[in-house]
Amino acid sequence: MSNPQESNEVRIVRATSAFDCGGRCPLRLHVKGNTIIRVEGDDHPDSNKQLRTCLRCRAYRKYVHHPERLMYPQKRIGEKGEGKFQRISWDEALGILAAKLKETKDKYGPASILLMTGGAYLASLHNGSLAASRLLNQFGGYTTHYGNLSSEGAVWASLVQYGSVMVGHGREDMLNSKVIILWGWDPARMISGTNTMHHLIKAKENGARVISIEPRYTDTAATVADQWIPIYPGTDTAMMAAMAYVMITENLHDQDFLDKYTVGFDLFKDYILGKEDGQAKTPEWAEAICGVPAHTITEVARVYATAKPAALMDCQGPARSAMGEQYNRFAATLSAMTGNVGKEGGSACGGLMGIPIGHMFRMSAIPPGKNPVEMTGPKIKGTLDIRDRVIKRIHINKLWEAMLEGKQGGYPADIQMAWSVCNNYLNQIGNSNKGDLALKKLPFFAVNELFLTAQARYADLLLPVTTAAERSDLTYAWPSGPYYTYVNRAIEPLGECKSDLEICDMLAERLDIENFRLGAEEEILKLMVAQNPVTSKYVTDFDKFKNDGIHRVKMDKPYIAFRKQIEDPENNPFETPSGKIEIYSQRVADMNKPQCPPIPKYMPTFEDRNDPLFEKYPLQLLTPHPRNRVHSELYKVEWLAEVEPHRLWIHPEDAEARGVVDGDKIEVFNGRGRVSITAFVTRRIKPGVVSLFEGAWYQPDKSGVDRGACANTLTKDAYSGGGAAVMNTSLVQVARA
Ligand SMILES: Nc1nc2c(c(=O)[nH]1)N[C@H]1C(S)=C(S)[C@@H](COP(=O)(O)OP(=O)(O)OC[C@H]3O[C@@H](n4cnc5c(=O)[nH]c(N)nc54)[C@H](O)[C@@H]3O)O[C@H]1N2
Ligand SMILES: Nc1nc2c(c(=O)[nH]1)N[C@H]1C(S)=C(S)[C@@H](COP(=O)(O)OP(=O)(O)OC[C@H]3O[C@@H](n4cnc5c(=O)[nH]c(N)nc54)[C@H](O)[C@@H]3O)O[C@H]1N2
Ligand SMILES: [Mo]
Repeated sequence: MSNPQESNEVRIVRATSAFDCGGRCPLRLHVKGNTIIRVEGDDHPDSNKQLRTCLRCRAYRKYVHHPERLMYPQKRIGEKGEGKFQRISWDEALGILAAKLKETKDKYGPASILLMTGGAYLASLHNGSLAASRLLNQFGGYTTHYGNLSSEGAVWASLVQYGSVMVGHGREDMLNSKVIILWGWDPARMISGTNTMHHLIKAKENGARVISIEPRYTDTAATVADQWIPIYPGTDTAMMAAMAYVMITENLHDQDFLDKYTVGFDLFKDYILGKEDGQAKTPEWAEAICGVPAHTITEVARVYATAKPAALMDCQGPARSAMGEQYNRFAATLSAMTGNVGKEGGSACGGLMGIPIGHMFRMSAIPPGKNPVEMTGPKIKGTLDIRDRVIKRIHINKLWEAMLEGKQGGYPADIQMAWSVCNNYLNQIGNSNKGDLALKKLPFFAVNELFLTAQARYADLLLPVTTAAERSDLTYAWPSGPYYTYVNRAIEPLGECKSDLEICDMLAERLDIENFRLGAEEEILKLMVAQNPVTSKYVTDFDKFKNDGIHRVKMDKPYIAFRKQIEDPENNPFETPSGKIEIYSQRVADMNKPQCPPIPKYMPTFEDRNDPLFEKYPLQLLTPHPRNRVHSELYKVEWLAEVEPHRLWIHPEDAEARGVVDGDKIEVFNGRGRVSITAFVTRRIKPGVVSLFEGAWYQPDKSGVDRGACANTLTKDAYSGGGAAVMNTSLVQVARA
């Protein structure tokens, strides 16, 4: 048989990308020789069931075959961060990393090795974060980070309120809703499960009233909303409290539902009516905080409480903020007050939107084992109190400070070397300028990467990694589906690239770790499907699954979170200590932490509109996820860069006050940094708020101005009471450049 890589014939390979985005597009990759020449999408004959390909996947071949892909191992020859490297062999590269790992462990102990993992590659077998964790666990341990950048606030809120993170509905269920409130949710851009937008449009055509509550007029709102209610960032809880006030005082709430399924409503009611703190949470009170007219708040409360069923769709963006978890708890409380939990056409809120049937491979990957560093000393408790969790791990948004201050600053270790696999944290966590200092101070830094990213420039050692097109794997659709995807290897690895797993295999030999290497790729994938409790139930024909590249789970009805708990409460308690929805949480009360009240509350925060800093930096900065990238991935793909030039959204009033017109070169700055960018003057944003999509590459010039305009040059490296990174809580000022 001839080698397909040398053939002129075009083969069609069924695969997906494995980006950390909110969808998973089934792709048909047309391959000639070792090149992807064309990308086509799902060919399901029923157009209603076709999983529509996103713009990022349509540009997939431009990413895989990008001329700037790293093709061989390199070591640093210039200053740290300068980006000057020299090509070396794999043998030398692995020798350097193995020697550094051994030397650091022997001299300073395993805790001084930091493993920076990430969600960049959402697949099972070649998931580098898991492979590297498994390797270092067997090597003797390491320090790592704690906290999910995406959704820590939402996770905390869902666990408090429901004792579960599986709070989503199948997206088809939106067709059952009479009212849909998009509360900081923009699925046209961040997908939220492939085809979510398709179902939302269908719901709209079906007569649902759609309301968007957002500082920005989003693409989703522009497509389906009847009403856009602009609100100041971080103040949603004030509006939600006032909606609860309207419902209680007008007797629109569902007292029977509250009596039967919840605990603590009376205490919440006391807070809302002002019996607790002397301040009734009236619409007028809220208007002064959130900038939404009192009559609008009253109207939305009435609409939401009386339309049955209604789906309040809260998400994670507003929760990535200084009091983020309060927003998701409040949303879930409003959902209980209106009796919309566990009902068709309703929504449980909680911000996560995951359904269990769609959500499987993350759990199925080869278990990484236990970390010896975390097995000695005080235990990391599985509690809601994150003070217990940062004893041995570093909060993800504090990595730089931990590198700079070490044990003296109260962090668990003095970091001597770091190994980054599947992330670009210099770009993606708070305060990139502090990251620049930290990475310059770090004695040794190895980075597995596909591109010379903002962070990779600081590496001492660069290891080139394959894309999902160059290996076979199982990917997962987060957070909905339900379907499972099989990635058939489309091309052989380009240049000298290897997967993280192969890199770990080769390192294991040099570190004298035995039995690390797994069997043949396809055999392991087969085992993974068979052993996973979810997939093993549905995927009975592995060969068909592999051939089709997808298995769609047939369901009679869309999945509804907590359906059982509501329909048959006697036999199905919630997983909370009380067995009910906890509007008041004793577990949280016991934490005794002012930032974490036992009932959801509006609370002022740092860098809100009342912070004294507001005088100097009078604009609130939002940093949403970009449509044309997945965070910082795909940044180099020209097609996608053209889709949306990187600009700062600013309202005409704010622009005019600064003498700025559309297209002007401006600078955005605060005490943490300064970025250079072009102004996009638009009425699509609330006055007083500006917006910069995250993920543009950090490129500080000699004077310290970030020419790439990375959002995190301006954000704070802090976290909320529930552990959320605070990417949407920053004050800035804007001036003409
Ligand atoms: N300002 C602001 N910042 C944010 C957010 C925000 O809303 N605002 N959102 C946050 C959220 S939700 C998230 S999830 C994070 C994401 O943070 P990161 O995970 O750091 O973001 P990515 O840009 O996806 O970076 C992934 C990197 O891994 C590389 N990569 C891809 N596949 C592989 C692989 O198989 N192996 C290896 N070794 N590398 C690979 C890519 O080239 C890329 O450079 O960003 C957070 N940062
Ligand atoms: N195209 C694309 N899709 C993605 C990603 C990507 O990088 N690119 N990333 C994926 C990942 S890892 C994640 S975690 C998810 C993230 O998904 P989300 O967290 O939902 O996305 P964001 O863009 O951060 O925020 C959603 C919306 O919230 C609004 N918002 C921000 N702050 C506030 C506030 O205080 N109040 C209100 N009412 N609204 C506010 C923003 O304007 C934005 O439109 O998206 C996933 N999907
Ligand atoms: Mo995320």
